Amino acid sequence: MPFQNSSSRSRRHNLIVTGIMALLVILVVVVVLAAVLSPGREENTSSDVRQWSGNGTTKHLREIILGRCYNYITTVNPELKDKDCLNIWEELQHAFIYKHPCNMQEEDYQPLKNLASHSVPCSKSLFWSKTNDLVHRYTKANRDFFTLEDTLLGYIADRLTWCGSVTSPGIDYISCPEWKDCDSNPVTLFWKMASKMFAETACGTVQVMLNGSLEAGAFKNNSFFGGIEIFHLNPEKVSTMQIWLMNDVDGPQRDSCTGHSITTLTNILKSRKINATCENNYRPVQFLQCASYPDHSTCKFCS
Ligand code: N1C
Repeated sequence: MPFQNSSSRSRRHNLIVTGIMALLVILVVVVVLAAVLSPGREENTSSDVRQWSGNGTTKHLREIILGRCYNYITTVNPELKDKDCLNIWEELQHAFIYKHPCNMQEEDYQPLKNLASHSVPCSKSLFWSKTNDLVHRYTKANRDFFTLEDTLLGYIADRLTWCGSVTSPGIDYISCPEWKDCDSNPVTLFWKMASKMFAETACGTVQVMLNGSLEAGAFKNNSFFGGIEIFHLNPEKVSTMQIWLMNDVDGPQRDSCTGHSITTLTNILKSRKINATCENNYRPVQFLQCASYPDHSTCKFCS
């Protein structure tokens, strides 16, 4: 019958159309799932690939910074109890998160600097270069002096690494740029900002602990101390720099107060109208070195 024929034809037609639609839906689902789950996709996000030569952002950075900040303002320097640690973390994070780590500006840290900086009492600032371990053993033993790491900004960031990434989660935990990758990296710019701040706020007589056992000389003009700090001391506030030239107890004595590199430093200071004095192996620090080498001939003070 013509009526029956046309109805069964249209049913068959509907069945074919539904089948094709179902196949299309399955195809789309399979393609989407493959794109989401394929391993190749993960490799293409920058935060999963090592892009830079240095270590990635320190794990638990937020918790470490917050813990150090609260420790500093409650037990290390309670005079700063009104500093806002949560805000300090937010401003540090805000400076670098979701930013390309070679494309930061020093000004990005300005809000952090405004929140966290504080002054150091006159004649208590202690600078250093290539004596990181010794100088901090000394300030732990002698609470009279402050290095940058004994101020809030230096304390919260000491030995940590951080950098951003333009893709989610905005922080690169795999690798971060070092100086050789690019000099405008988040950690270098942080120490630049903090070193300037530390030097600008110094007053009275300041000290620097240098390493006289280095082959290249104790004073390096491309170091943070030689390239930034001495040029940001304010001669109207700083009268004298005392240089403590320390040799490793068992190491060679390569440099001296009359050597070429210290002369370069004292000439720069003189040209900036800051007096300089120099002492080889400053006794109070040498006593501390000798605690690790009690039998060494250098340490037999009474012979
Ligand atoms: O380049 P440097 O020494 O001369 O820098 C030391 C100088 C000190 O007086 C500090 O005030 O600059 C300041 N400073 C730090 O406090 C600091 N803490 C950790 C500079 N750098 C600092 N670091 C890291 O050590 C930082 O990553 C940088 O690259 C090194 C510099 O140490 P250095 O060459 O011995």
